[in-house]
Amino acid sequence: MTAYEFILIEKPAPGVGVVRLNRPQALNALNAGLMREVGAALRTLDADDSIGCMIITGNDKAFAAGADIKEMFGTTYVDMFMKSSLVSGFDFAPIGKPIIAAVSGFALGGGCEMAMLCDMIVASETAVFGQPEINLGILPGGGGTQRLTRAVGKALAMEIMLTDRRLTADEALRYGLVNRVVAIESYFDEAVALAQKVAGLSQVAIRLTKDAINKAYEATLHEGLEFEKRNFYLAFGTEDKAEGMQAFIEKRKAQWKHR
Ligand code: DAK
Repeated sequence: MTAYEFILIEKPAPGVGVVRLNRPQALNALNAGLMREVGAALRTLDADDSIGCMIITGNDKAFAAGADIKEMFGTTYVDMFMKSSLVSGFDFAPIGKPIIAAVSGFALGGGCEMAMLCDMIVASETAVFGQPEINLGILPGGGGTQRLTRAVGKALAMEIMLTDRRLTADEALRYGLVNRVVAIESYFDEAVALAQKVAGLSQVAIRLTKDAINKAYEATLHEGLEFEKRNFYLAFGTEDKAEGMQAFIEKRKAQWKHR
């Protein structure tokens, strides 16, 4: 297995692959090396047929306190524009399998944005979400102005990004940013259980569904409905559709082939 410097790879349950951010001394600040490793690990897990769902997590104190400010301090416009791993690392679009963020402690700046890049978020009761870039004289660059606004609405998004208002885990749940909030002792296990549920289903149906949901962010309602219809028709060409319906009729558990 590839040796990583800033992350750990874990496989805590069948079908589940975990990318654990591992710079605890810097509250998992996202430096270029870490972002390169996250990208490489996600691509490797995505290509691994034994994995059906991935989790990105940190530790109890920090999911990630944002991009590495000490590294960004020496970064110029041209560096950022021409070859930033920060930029390429914040594109999860090529990853087909669902990703769950298991968040405890700080999820700030790029940390909050990385959680929002994931498909679902399980939070511990200690999680804190925020976009404090304004204090550094910059603005969110990893999707915060767009994804957070879509998640919580304009008024609250403005307050969070213009004044560094931070959301507690319960607030994040209330405003629709996260799927659930659980005790700090169980947030990771809860994320693993959720990932196992996803991994135990037809991977081809999961992919078609995830892609259709994501389309809702980019398309008009008409275009989105057309896209959903195409994916629905496509599902009727799969072996898993035949098996899923046959299993229902025969009152037994489906045996997915992921084809
Ligand atoms: N970068 C570098 N080091 C960090 C860090 C960060 N973001 N956050 C914490 N650390 C380091 C601290 O410097 C400290 O290191 P030492 O001094 O011990 O060497 C260590 O982690 C522990 O931090 P503290 O001593 O500060 O711990 P506290 O518990 O007192 O405070 C805190 C925790 C999270 C409130 C505080 O550390 C803090 O405010 N951190 C900075 C949070 C922040 O401003 N985050 C936003 C950064 S800007 C993009 C994609 C993404 C981004 C940009 C572009 N593209 C795709 C283009 C993202 C930008 C950002 O995230």
